[in-house]
Amino acid sequence: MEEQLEHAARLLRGARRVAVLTGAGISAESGLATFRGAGGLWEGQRVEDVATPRAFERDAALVWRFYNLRRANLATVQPNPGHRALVDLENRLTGNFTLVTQNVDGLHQAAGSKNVLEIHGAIRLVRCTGCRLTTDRGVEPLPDLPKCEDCGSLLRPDVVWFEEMLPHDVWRQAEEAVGACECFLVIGTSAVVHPAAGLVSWARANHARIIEINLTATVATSYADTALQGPSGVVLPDLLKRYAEGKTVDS
Ligand code: BV8
Ligand code: ZN
Repeated sequence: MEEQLEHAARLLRGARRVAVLTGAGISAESGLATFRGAGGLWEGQRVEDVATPRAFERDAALVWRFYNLRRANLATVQPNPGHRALVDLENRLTGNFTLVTQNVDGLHQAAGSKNVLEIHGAIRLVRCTGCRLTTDRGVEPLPDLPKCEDCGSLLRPDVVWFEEMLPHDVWRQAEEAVGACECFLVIGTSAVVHPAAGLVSWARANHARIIEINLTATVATSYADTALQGPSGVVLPDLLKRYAEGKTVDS
């Protein structure tokens, strides 16, 4: 692992522009469940079956129970050293750092990350199914069927469900940043959900050097110049330390 960490630190130091893709794994050490870990089931349902427009039409109260449970969990968790290491990296790369996240938990911003692209939306935001008014409700508990104060229609979580399009502008910015970077970090994602997972091959096609941080090998591993196997809350701070030490030597 020592050699891979040094290799990764060198790749990172060699980059002027850095982009990052994170998934549920970076929040695991904050205590939030991942989607496909431990069977990835919720009340015996697959997230792909609950996080869809059809599920919401079929049983909005069940979908809201799923999201209210996750909102309640969020109220009790903090960012972990992995989130904080990415804040440190962003501060060292003023202006040349983009963090693309599939997570809807807001923990990157809570840690202090600035340039965050939430390509799957955010669980703290709710959107009216009638007038589309979008409000930030934090993690306060909401009723099983919350209604819009303006028009009385049913509210929904402002997240991207399966079979829904990603927010166009945010996705375009993500593609641009990943296509322009010299080093791309892929952290805590199984890289099975598209189009997010497609950012890995897109980075490769644009000759970025790729560093993966994960507990296990994933679909992304074959694209990586180096894969650091371990918990991101431990590996990222270690990588940042080596990056910073080398920076003084190299520069
Ligand atoms: C789209 C928001 C165009 C909600 C999420 C058939 C019909 C229609 C579409 C499809 C289809 N077949 C495929 C598709 C495309 C589909 C898709 O990719 N499906 C997958 C399941 C195959 N994608 C879509 O539908 C997307 N839209 O394609 O629109 C379109 C339109 C109409 C018709 C066709 C196409 C929308 C995708 C967005 C879905 N919304 N989230 C919510 O969060 O509630 S996705 C959800 O999965 C989360 O965002 C999550 O982040 C994301 C990916 O999961 P991961 O983050 O990777 O988490 P996972 O648990 O999988 O992995 C965790 C990893 O961390 C593991 O590798 C583990 O080893 C590692 N780990 C664990 N602990 C640690 C760690 N690593 C480091 N340290 C640790 N401590
Ligand atoms: Zn409304």
